[in-house]
Amino acid sequence: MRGTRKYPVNIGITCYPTYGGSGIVATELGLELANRGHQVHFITYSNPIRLDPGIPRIHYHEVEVSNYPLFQYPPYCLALASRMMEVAEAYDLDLLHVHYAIPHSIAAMLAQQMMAPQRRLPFITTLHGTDITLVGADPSYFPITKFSIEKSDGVTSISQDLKRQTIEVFGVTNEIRVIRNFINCDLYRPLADRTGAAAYALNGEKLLIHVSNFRPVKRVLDCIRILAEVRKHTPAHLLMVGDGPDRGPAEHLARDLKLASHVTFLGKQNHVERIIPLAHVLLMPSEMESFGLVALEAMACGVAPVATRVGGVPELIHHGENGFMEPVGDIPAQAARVVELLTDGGLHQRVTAAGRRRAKEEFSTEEIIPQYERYYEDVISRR
Ligand code: GMT
Repeated sequence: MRGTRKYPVNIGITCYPTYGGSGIVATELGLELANRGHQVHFITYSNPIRLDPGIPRIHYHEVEVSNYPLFQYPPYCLALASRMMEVAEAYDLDLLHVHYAIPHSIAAMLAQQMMAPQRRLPFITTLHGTDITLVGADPSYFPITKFSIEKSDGVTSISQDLKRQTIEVFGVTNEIRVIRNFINCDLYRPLADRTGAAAYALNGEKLLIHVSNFRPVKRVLDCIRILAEVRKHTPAHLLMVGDGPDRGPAEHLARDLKLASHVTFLGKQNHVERIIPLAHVLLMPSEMESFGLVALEAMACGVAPVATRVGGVPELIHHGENGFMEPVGDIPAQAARVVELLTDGGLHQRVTAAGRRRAKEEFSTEEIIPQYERYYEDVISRR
């Protein structure tokens, strides 16, 4: 009966299914929920990456957007809202959980309104970062982002810093629950030995790694410049994982600095948990990170993060203990940390052990997923 508590839940999850932190978090959340007995329905425009077929209790509903010639801009948000409503009706969804406010939150609100004559369909919006810091604060999206946050039945933020920014930028007054990103420490774990690194790093060079969507906010060119500095002191090879607008300029810079043979561009990879543990150090020189999921992935894998002190990163990395943070754009400072880690085995061992410990104690799926489950129960049971 509606209005009474019921578990497990039938949940509809919407996210950007391509490469990007929010899509990864949403997909892994869905997998973890299904593992715990919930029915999870992904409602997205393509099958989320990292989602292998045939997993029990995972369902996929594609959103098809008509390409009618009149539509210069196909109305994806409307197609999504219709699909959400159809799925909610057909599978008796208890809740929609959308990741990234724009436009998912508005689509959920429309689906909710279409369902209203039949029953209540609550929705939760999880804020990830650029939906607030970049896109949402763009004047053309500002009012609708604020509106969608205010209309959500529940709002979560992946860090305290993003919550603070959301309140500051949008002046919203509804509760924002901080539920931090999480990591499956059985999947993301250190390798007993790093011999696989030899496939990339010839002559026993140590590996640095960068993983991102190569957008300007990630400052991928800084990775190449850091490598150039590091190599003045110690041999190292850089693995660049991912793709996006700054890949071409990064390849160009590597050639200009005569580093092309010391950098490998791997492109988009589905199983980063197999690649990250090969490295000694992760570079995350971002201009902004609301959380910095890849730093958590690295910590779980026994790889030391050298990052920038921005956004929610200090909530994850304790400087000098389980990683390092330096100012944005300060190449010498970031490179110096990398050199320390590559040349001082004891320091590397201490930092990576502390990182793995922190990942397990504070950010493991066992720690975080129940927080989502409790929040779902809370939002579903509200009248
Ligand atoms: O910046 C990205 O990698 C993409 C973006 C997204 O929404 O897909 O990432 C944001 O969400 C991630 C998952 O919660 C966070 O780990 C990232 O820090 C955040 N990115 C930024 O704030 C720039």
